[in-house]
Amino acid sequence: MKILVLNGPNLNLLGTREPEVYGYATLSQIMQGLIDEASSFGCELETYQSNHEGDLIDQIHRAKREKFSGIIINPGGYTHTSVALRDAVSGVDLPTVEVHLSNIHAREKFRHHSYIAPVAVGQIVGFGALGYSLALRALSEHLKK
Ligand code: CA2
Repeated sequence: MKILVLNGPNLNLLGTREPEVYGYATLSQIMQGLIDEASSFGCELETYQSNHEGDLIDQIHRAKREKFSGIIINPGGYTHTSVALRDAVSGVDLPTVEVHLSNIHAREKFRHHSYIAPVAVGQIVGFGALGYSLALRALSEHLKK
């Protein structure tokens, strides 16, 4: 079972600034930990980060074409703006779990709304890097059903 883990804009800056909001781990540390963990779920992970909306959409299309079983996505700021990303997630019809390091519902009002949430299996927020692990577990259980 193959799962695509997508990270959106500015998440490449993790571990370098705003550690009080996003933690001290870098994105590559978080992704490597997740890849290691995935084998215990019988999952193969591919990870991808982009600061460009169209790139993320292309990856979602690729996940469908290459028969991935599901997607874990932290869409970053595109969460709150991108109808196009939502259309891609809903268009490929692959089970998708949305992750946010911070609790977007406890932050500024403009972060409370997610275009992705209504087309995702579920949303995990506020647990920092652990959220990706929780998403992996949730998605693998969902796929077993
Ligand atoms: O909490 C999350 O995971 C977010 O998706 C992070 C996005 C933000 O726009 C969302 O509302 C919530 C921002 C990612 C920016 O990451 C940075 C990391 C270090 C330094 C600066 C930005």
